[in-house]
Amino acid sequence: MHENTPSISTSVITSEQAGRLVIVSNREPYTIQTHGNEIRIERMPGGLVSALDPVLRRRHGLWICWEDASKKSVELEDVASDEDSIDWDKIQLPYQIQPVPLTQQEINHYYYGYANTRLWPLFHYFISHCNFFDEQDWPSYVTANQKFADAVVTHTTSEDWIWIQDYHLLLVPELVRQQRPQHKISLFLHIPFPALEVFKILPKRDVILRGMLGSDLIGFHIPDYGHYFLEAVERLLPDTEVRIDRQNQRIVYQGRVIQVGAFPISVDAQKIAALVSTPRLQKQAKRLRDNYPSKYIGVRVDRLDYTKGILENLEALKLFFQKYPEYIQKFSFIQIACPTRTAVPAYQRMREEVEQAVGRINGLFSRDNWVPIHYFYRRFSLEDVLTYLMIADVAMITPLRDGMNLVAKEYCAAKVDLSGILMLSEFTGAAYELKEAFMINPFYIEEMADSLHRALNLPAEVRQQKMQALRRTVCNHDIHHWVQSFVDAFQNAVNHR
Ligand code: ADQ
Repeated sequence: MHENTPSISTSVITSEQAGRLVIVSNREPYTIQTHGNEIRIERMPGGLVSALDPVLRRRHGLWICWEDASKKSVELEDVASDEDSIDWDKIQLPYQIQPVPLTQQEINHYYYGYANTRLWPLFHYFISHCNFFDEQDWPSYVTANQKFADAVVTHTTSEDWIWIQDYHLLLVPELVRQQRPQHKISLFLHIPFPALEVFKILPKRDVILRGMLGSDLIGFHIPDYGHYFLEAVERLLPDTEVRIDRQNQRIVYQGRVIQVGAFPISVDAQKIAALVSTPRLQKQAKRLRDNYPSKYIGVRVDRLDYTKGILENLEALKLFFQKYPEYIQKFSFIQIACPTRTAVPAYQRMREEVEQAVGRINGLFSRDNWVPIHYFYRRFSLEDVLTYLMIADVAMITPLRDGMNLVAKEYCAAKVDLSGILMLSEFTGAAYELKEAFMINPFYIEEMADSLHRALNLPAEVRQQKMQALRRTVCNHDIHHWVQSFVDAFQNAVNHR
């Protein structure tokens, strides 16, 4: 381990209660790719799968997730194979995965429709991006949630611990509870829960709340989201139905007690620290740094989503070069953007706008062999993402709204040498914990430009102190701590019901 790596939480699940852990999520933990007769199993990237993987292996768990029929047929077509030629029995997964088959129609209306053009924008305060007009979206959301709930009922027993993930499946807790009143059910929301004035815009808001209240435990990233949820339940459901105990963050509903709690998700800090310390990544980072002639490098890594504030950040960079022209040829910014939800028109427009903005800035400020913005629109491996984070003097993580934001934590985890400054939007869940970051209001473009200037001029000693404190937080509260604290709270909630 690198000498600057603070003590890292090595907690394990100690609660050896009976029953399997059952994860229910929209996305699958593994993808099965077929190349001719060869079958390749790949673990999906991201902290959630890598954190839950060992727990599910040990407890012989089960993961219930969607089966995107369209995707499978595309893959099979791509390799000019057909399903009959694959020996599915040969596929060995580390634990049981139960796919829930969804039709293309359901995917269009449940996933791209209700989940991603209604719940996602509204919960991120993007009211103008909400499409409230497609009448098929809501019935498809209910049907898809019912399919997931039926899969839970079919494939689990009342001994099992059901942990439902995210905004795609908000009705599943209640739909399972109706069929299995004694089941142990929890829900974690990965996106913000909005303030009452915004949440109450949602048609069917009461159905969504009752859906969530089917749980024994409801987890959010930060306490604010939990408070907003309690307030929504208190104000939008009849007081004959619910009783709120704010002090203990509990709701009494239909004779059951529902616990609400904050569980800030994190990254596998130990794994990241180990990776960036390998000679291979050190060499790769040095080679990469040599490609950029600038004295300073800035970076950000996002899914290309309108919530992430990429356009506002580009505006701030333009203003930065206008106000501080001495940084022309001295500071380069690397924007890594991952394609996402490309079937949704708002995402297609956003891609065009970002590419035009990058073109405009580069047209204005480029010199000979130097460009201010380096823009990549593709998925990178974790190692490659880390290499970019390693070489960056500053990370600008400035979403307009973000449930948590894992890139901010990945940046701190990767900075084992304590170099680097984190500029962080105050509208991220991460801002709740990463208090030593340079806090940014991403709607205030001029302040962002000035803050970047200040960040680049920060004395090395202050920079290191800040990064040390940030790393301590990320390493002590890593992804394993997140799983452990959620599972412990789940057990407590069930014990007290
Ligand atoms: P996301 O909105 O996807 O997650 P984030 O938390 O930043 O946002 O996670 C993105 C992940 O994808 C990071 O691990 C990042 O490194 C990776 N990534 C981004 N662009 C990439 C690229 N081009 N190539 C490869 N990897 C890339 C949702 C919520 C967040 C919440 C998480 C977890 O919106 O608020 O933090 O879930 O709960």
